[in-house]
Amino acid sequence: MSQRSNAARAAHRLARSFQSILHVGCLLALGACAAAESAGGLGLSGGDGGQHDVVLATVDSSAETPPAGADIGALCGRDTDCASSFCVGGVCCDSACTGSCLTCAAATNLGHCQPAAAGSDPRNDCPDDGTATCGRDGFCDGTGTCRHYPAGTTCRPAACAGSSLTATATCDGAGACVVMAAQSCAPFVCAAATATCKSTCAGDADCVAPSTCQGGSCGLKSVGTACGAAGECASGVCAQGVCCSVACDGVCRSCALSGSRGMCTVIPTGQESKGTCAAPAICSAGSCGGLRGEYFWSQDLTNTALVRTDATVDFDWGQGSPDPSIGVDNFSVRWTGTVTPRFSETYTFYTNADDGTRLWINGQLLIDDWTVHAPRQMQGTITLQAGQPVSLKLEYFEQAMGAVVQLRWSSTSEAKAVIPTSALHP
Ligand SMILES: [Ca+2]
Ligand SMILES: [Ca+2]
Repeated sequence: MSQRSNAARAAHRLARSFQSILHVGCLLALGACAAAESAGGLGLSGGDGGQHDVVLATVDSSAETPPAGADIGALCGRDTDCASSFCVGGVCCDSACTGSCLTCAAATNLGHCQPAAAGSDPRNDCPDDGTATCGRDGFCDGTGTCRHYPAGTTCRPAACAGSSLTATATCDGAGACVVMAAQSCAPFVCAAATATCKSTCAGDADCVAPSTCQGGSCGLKSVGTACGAAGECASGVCAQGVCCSVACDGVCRSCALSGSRGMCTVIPTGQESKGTCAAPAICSAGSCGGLRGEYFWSQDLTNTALVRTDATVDFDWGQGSPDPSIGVDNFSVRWTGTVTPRFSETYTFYTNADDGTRLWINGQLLIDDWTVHAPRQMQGTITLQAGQPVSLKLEYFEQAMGAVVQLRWSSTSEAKAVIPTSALHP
């Protein structure tokens, strides 16, 4: 061994004899030890499993003064280790440092009581209340208080209630869950699976009644579209099964005529009234008209074959039949309704028939020709008042061969003609 190394060992022994060295097991986490080391003035040696021998302080015994407590920021095991008499969290502290979310062990300003860093909770002061509460999130906020869940945290997911959607509720950052008012998805439904309002539709089920799916979008039906109720129509009118531009409830008017669907249109003269007249009728210039015709498959007005409304009585069936349900011979017909003259005059009524007819006007039998014959004209007269409807009954039978029946009228002011639909009413 060299002279030089002997001298070094001797010097070392001498030094040890003059120093009181305090070794303590560093029970703190390695980070704290590192923090303590970085705070300066401390020596850290060795290291295994987080336990280290740390030289906390060296006191020169040559000063011959009793060991003073350690300085603020020094590691400690008990209060008496510290000059301040406050050993807090293993560090000599400048105060008792009680209270939530305070620490003396922060890397910066070690030994000075200060708020624990945001996102830490060195003393387990802060419970986690759960996101649904928007309360404490389990950590300190950096100001000495437990932190709330931050603003924007979802506290209640979006959800459908019928056709309404309640949007996602979020925390306000101050401990409250801010719940939004439910919003209607109408005319679309709320899709529960995704908790969103639908914005397109594949069928009526995707729409809130009375809206329906039209071309991928929910809405009310446009004019001219088939409908079942007024509420389905944007116009608010469903007439004759079609969304109509206006209310269309007068007689002999329809919104469902081909070529003018959706527009209230007068049913052309001669066409059936489509249910707009009180009784089955033929329309004539916007009014209900015609006569009720009851057809029998017998010559004596028995055995009803069919009932229909005829616009006028002006038939020449020849060798044929009024209807496929009736034979070409041996049938009869009774027409009933009213007739309304335009003038206050004596009217002449004419039947031209093959075979027989009987005609009553206002209950008076004007023509009684219930016999078999070739076509022939019969007539009778009655005085009528302008605009005053009177009852009309015409009976007719066909035995065989040709079949003709026509009902005409005339007066001083009314040219002889088949009684028009407009003057008749079933
Ligand atoms: Ca015949
Ligand atoms: Ca005949």
